[in-house]
This record gives sequence, C-alpha cells and structure tokens, in this order.
Amino acid sequence: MEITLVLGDITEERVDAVVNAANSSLLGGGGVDGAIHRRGGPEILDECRKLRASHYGGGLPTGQAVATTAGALPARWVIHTVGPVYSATEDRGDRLASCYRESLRVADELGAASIAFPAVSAGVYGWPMDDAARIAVGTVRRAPTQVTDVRFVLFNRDAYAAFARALDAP
Ligand code: AR6
Repeated sequence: MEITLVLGDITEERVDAVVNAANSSLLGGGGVDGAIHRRGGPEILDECRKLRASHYGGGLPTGQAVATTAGALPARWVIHTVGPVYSATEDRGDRLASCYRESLRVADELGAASIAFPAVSAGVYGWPMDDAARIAVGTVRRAPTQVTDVRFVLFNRDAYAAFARALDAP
C-alpha cells in the first residue's frame, strides 16, 4: 500500500472511492459533506435517502461506513462514514479508528484500488488535528485491505503538516 498526502479539495480527487465525513442522518451538512453533495449532485442524496429507508432508519452509527454512487464527482463511489465528536473527557479514538477500518472494508467489498480520505472528525467535530492524523495514519497502515493507493486529502497547510508528522512517526 502506498500512502500519499494531498493538499487540496477532496471533491477533485480521481480515485475509486472518496470518503465523506458525514453525520448519522446521511442527509448532508457542512464541511466535506457539504462539498461532496454540492459537487456530486442530487444522485448521492437520493441514494442516501434510500439507505436510510432500507437500513439506517435510526441513523448510520458512529464508526460505521456505507457506500453510494459518487454522482458527478470524478470517483466511482462515495463511502460515507460518521466520525465521533471529540471529547476531552472520554477516549473515543477507537471509534475514529473504526471509521478508517470500516471505510477500507467497504472499499474492499466494492473492489476499489484507490481511496481518498479527509481528516475525519477534525473539523466541525472538533478533533485536535495531530491526534486525528496519528489515528488515521496508524489505523490505515495496520488495516488488512486490498486497497493499494490511499490518499489523505488535507484542506490546509496545518492539516497537511500534522499528517506529514504522523506519516514520519515509526
Ligand atoms: N476537501 C478536503 N477537506 C476538507 C474539505 C474539502 N472539500 N472541506 C473541509 N475539509 P468536517 P467532521 C476539512 O467538518 O469534523 C458536517 O456538517 C476540514 O477543514 O468536514 O467529521 C457533517 O455533516 C477538516 O479538517 O468533518 C457532520 O455533521 C476535515 O475536512 C460534521 O460536519 C473534516 O471536517 C462532521 O464533522
């Protein structure tokens, strides 16, 4: 597996699967979620609504992942995952790690060879970037997956630097 860092907008990545930092409603929001639905168009929301009706009436649980079409994005699928809201008093790192593991498991089911991840939970959900990066890189490195091309797409230089430090760590 090759892991690369990209500074930019995840909706522009030409990969098999783009991961969305969604919320459990699967009905959209701000940040990455807003950008993916805006650029990908209404087909993605249509499939999300169907998934809610068929499987996730109570919402997609934190740490899980589910795929839809990528609509008009230059990708084949969007894999929606729900990160945990950061807590200073409770360790929710296992649930953040689960987002990466489950996204890769879904990617394997789809037969995806390449995947682009955002820094899940490190925006609206408040996760400190260095810790989010350490969990993301550590989990992906250890995941049993057929995916050969993993990209972390970071929206600003601070996020990029945090992921670069995590990648340099043994
Ligand atoms: N490409 C790459 N990274 C981006 C982009 C983009 N287009 N836009 C933002 N980021 P967030 P979360 C970065 O808030 O913390 C939504 O409302 C951003 O700077 O998108 O998991 C959902 O519906 C940050 O570093 O996701 C949920 O309610 C990182 O992506 C909630 O936000 C993640 O920020 C999820 O919050």
